[in-house]
Amino acid sequence: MKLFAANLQRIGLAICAIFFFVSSFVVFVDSAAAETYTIKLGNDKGMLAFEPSKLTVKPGDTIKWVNNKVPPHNVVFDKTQNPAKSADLAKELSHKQLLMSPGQEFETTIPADAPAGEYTFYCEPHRGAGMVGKVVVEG
Ligand SMILES: [Cu+2]
Repeated sequence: MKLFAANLQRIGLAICAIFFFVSSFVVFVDSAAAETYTIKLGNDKGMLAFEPSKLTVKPGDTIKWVNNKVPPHNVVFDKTQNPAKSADLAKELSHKQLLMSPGQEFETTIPADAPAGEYTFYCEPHRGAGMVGKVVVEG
């Protein structure tokens, strides 16, 4: 009987360990499923560029755009340069309103049903100067 109780305790501990292992894994997967990435508008050296200018994300991830040097900037997704060639999707992702002062920010969440592929975006005032970037959505 004593042996039985000891075994039961051991099994109980094992179940607890498995539970903690599995639950920590679930939390990990959950946080990995929705990341937030930051893209600066205007790099730290004062160049007219997005920093980084290329980013790989998954559907459900969020991009936090932070106004940095040499404003004003905005973010416009090219309606012809996304996998679905969708003007609606481009508009949904875009933030046409200009950010005038450093430190202003906004967020864009990649829709869960966004098709995989490359999305090109640019800053309207500085597109001609090469302020263009790319988001790659993984399938
Ligand atoms: Cu700009």
